[in-house]
Amino acid sequence: MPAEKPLVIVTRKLPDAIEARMAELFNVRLRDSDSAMSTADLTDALRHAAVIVPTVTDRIDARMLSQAGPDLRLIANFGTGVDNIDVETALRRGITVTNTPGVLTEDTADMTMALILAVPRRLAEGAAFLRGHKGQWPGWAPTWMLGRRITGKRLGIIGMGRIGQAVARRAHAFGLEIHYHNRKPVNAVIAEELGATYWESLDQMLARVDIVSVNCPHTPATFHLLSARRLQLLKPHCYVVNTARGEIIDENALVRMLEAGQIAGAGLDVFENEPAVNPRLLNLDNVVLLPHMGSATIEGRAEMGEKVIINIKTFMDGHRPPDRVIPAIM
Ligand code: 8YV
Repeated sequence: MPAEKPLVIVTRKLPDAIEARMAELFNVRLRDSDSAMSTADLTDALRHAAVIVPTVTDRIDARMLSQAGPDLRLIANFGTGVDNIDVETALRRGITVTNTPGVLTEDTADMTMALILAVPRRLAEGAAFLRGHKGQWPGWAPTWMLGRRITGKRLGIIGMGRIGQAVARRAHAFGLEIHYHNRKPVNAVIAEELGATYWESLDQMLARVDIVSVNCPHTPATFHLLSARRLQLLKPHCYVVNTARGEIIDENALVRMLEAGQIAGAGLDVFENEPAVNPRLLNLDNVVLLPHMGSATIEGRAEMGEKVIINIKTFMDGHRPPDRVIPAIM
């Protein structure tokens, strides 16, 4: 009798083609319902799987990992951000962690650019007005629905990795002046192409820009990077866009400033306590709120799934998977 293949457990419903391919290749347990696993189900999965495929909605912390079974060898995250996983503890326990970088860069940058355009130009407000008034409006007026010009404004990008650079390329084409804060400056040729100014001091950059875009990963070092103190450095006409992780901004402080008109508006695709959305945000006109859709394209999800499959297959064949997460690059 052939030996039983290692068990792969997938925590969420994935695209049909990805699930079908996984079923061909692996001894896989797929998810029937399209909801996040309960803590009890996730604990059970960790206890029995050799490979687990989690997503952003599964918190695999040290306590969960302490209950993992002896077979668990690989956490193949369906997503690039790995802040849902205690990677250091996993590695210490001899469990490899992989993610899906690269394939969602352009989609996430598109959504970021969409918010950079939508908030100052009041796109959601205008659309909501027509829908709310069933298409009836008094007609064009010279001083109605005026937003802010995009061209010529200063964009401050926090985190100039793949996504930050893809945002910068788009924003540069829209005539925005590119400023960025990163652990180190980007390659000189790229900086030259984008006309990008490096700010070693985040505080100094924040005080000078008109739009801030958050594009760094969420790590212990970036939790509340945009703290109440730093948000106070922004100019009152500044907009904040976040397609990275809600935890990077002190959301309560942001809400207070939006309510008080101390900043002009915000475009948020991510929230500090997802899936909860601060109800005070929902009462504001000067925000565009999206339910974590940055990478939500049919093509992107398929490519994320393909990456997960390659990572698992390579690992099972006894090789190093291509997208291993190592602490130095977190
Ligand atoms: C994904 C993301 O949809 O990959 C990421 O880091 O933020 C999202 O775009 C989600 O995380 C999938 O797990």
